[in-house]
Amino acid sequence: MLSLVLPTFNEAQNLPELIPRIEAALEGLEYEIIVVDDDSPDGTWRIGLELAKSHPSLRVIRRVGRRGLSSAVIEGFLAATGDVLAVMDADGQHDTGLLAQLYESVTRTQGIALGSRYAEGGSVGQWDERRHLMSRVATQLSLRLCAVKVADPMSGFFAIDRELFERTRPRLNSKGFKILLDLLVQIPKDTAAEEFAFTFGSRMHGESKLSGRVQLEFLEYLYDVTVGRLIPLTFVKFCIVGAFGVLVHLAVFKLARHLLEGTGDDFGFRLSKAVAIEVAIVSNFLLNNVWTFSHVRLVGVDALTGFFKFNAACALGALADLAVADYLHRSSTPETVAVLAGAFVGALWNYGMNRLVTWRAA
Ligand SMILES: Nc1nc2c(ncn2[C@@H]2O[C@H](COP(=O)(O)OP(=O)(O)O)[C@@H](O)[C@H]2O)c(=O)[nH]1
Ligand SMILES: [Mg+2]
Repeated sequence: MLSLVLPTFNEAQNLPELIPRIEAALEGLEYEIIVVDDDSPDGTWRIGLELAKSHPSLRVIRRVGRRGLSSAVIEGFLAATGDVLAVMDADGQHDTGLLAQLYESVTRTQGIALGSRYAEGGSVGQWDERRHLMSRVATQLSLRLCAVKVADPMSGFFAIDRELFERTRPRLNSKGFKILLDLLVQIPKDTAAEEFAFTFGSRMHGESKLSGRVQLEFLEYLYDVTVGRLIPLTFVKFCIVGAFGVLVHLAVFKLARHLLEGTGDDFGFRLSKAVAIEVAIVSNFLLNNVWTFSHVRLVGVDALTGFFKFNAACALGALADLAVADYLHRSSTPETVAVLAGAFVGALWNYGMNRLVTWRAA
C-alpha cells in the first residue's frame, strides 16, 4: 500500500482541487492520503476533515503549537500504514502523474525514488533568477554531505521504503524544509535511489512558505550535520550571547560609574559593578531565551522561574570560574591564561547547567 503525506500550511483553496487529481492518478492502487496541517489560520485542516467525509482514503492530522515542513512529514510517515511512504506539495507544483512510478520503483528497489527537477528532462519551471541561483548553490553544498548522491537532493517530492525510513528515523533532523536531503545524508551508501524527471509546476493558489527563516534553518542544518556533531549550535550561540554580555556589562558599568560619581569611590565602584553584573545577566537570559533556546522558549511564569534558575546557575559558574583561575594563578600560570581558562570553564558550566536546568527540553 502507498501512504501519501501532504504537509499543509494555508492550502485551504488547493486541497479540494488536489485530492481528486491524486485519486485519479492512483486509481487501481491501494493507498491512503494523510494531510498533516500545522493548525493553518485559513482552516486547511477543517477543509481536509470535510473532504474526508466523501473521500474515505483521506485522513487529517492537525498539529497545534508546532511548525515545520520536515517535522510534519516525519509525523505523517509515522502515522502511515503503507509499506511505501511518499510526500508531495499540496499546492499542485508536483506532477501527480509520477506517483505510480515512484511507488513502483520503491516496491522494486526497497530504496528511495524522487521526482527530480534537475535530472535530464526535468526543469524548475518559472523561477526568478534569485531563487534559481539559491537552489543551485544549496544543492551543490548539500551534495557533499549525501551518502547517496542524486541530481535533486532538495526535492520535496519522493517516496521511500517504510522499513528504510523506520531504520533511519532515530537519526533524522526535523529542522526546516529538507527532509529528503536529510534522508540522503543518513541512509546507507548502497541504498537505491531512482530519479524521475518532472517540471516543477506553478502554485495553484496562495504563496510559497519558503521564508528567510526557513533559509536560515537550512544553514543551521548544514552546521548541525557537520561541525555540529562535535560542537552543538546552541553552545556556539550561547558563547556569542556571552560575548555580547561582556560588552553590555562594560557599557552599564561605565554608565553607572558616571551617574554615581558623587558617591564614595569604593562604594561607587562596587555598586556599579553589581548593577553591571545583573543587567548583563538579564540581557543574556533574554537573548538566550529568544535566540539560543528559541525552540524551547520560556514564557509567562516559566520565564520568571527560568530567570531565577539562570541566575543561580550563573552564580555557581562564576565560582567555578574563580576557582579554576585562582588555582592556575597560584600554580604560576601566566595571568591572562588563568583568567581565560577560568572564563572558559565558567562558560561550559553555565551552558551545561542552563541546558539541563533552565531550558530543559533542549
Ligand atoms: N505542516 C506544514 N506544512 C508546511 C509548512 N511549511 C510549508 N508547508 C507545506 O509544504 C509544502 C511545500 O511548501 P511550499 O510553500 O509550497 O514551498 P515551495 O514549493 O518550496 O515554494 C506545501 O504543501 C506547504 O503547504 C509547515 O510549517 N508545516
Ligand atoms: Mg510548493
